[in-house]
Amino acid sequence: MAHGYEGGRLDLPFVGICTFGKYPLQLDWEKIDADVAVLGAPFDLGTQWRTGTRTGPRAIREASTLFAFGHAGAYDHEDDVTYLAAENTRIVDIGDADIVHTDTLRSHANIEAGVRAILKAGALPVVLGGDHSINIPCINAFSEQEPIHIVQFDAHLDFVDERHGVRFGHGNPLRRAAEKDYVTGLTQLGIRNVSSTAREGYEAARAMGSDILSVRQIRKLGAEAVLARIPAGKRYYVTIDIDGFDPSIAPGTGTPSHGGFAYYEVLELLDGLTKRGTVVGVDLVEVAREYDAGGITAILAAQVLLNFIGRILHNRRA
Ligand SMILES: [Mn+2]
Repeated sequence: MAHGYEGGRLDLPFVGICTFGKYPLQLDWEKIDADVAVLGAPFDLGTQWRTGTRTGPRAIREASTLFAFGHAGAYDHEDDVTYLAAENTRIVDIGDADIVHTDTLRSHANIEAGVRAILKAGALPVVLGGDHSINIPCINAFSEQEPIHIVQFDAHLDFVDERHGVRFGHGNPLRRAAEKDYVTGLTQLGIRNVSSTAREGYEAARAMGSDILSVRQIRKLGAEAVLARIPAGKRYYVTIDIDGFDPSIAPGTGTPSHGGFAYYEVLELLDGLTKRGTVVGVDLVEVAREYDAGGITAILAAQVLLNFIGRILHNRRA
């Protein structure tokens, strides 16, 4: 996307090595020099049903090349803005955190190291899951930062304290986040249907500072009213579980849940967040290529992330 073609290579989306958005690769984590750094976290040992999200980062990277046509940025005629214009878009792909089979804590530690390296470089971390447990090391990496408010898009509350001693699975991340003294609150959007969390979990979440809204409640309220419930002027960490979207547009995931968001419902909330405060971290999790007929889930993930990143950078400058 950042590559001009005047007199040089055309480099169509299917040509070349596929980094995220075909942005430069920087595998030396001491040398990150960018506004946004994308890290893959292909870990899927935290699932309680279907595995497969270890393929998520590769699937999303490949899908993201669709948006790398070589012209300067992504013009949005509704906003009359060219997002991701080459002259003010500095994005690098820093590859994947190392994953150690059967070892959740070591794999999570490697993910945390990647996010810490990105924060140390002063860049925005954008992490590609992996199952939702990878949010735990991402949030751990913010321990030396100013406080954050977490905004989650998900079908499931992911607020289980522990189950058979397991505290770092994909049903636990928002509970682990709420325990941090630097996490000031949670907004949990899209929660519905067969849940990852029992009634006590919902009560505990609310008691720990969470605002929980289902897709149906959000449709009744509208985007403006939902945004108004999120504390203004804060530093937002946004965690997007692809199963927050409806399975009709996002089938490629381990635990699909019908009755989910449409694309623009989420994009309007993400856009609103970039104007309401500062987005300081992003992860997008639970994309699994095995169940992704036509690759539409990976394309949705890439489209959400590139449009979100474009708006973050644009509204930071505005
Ligand atoms: Mn989740």
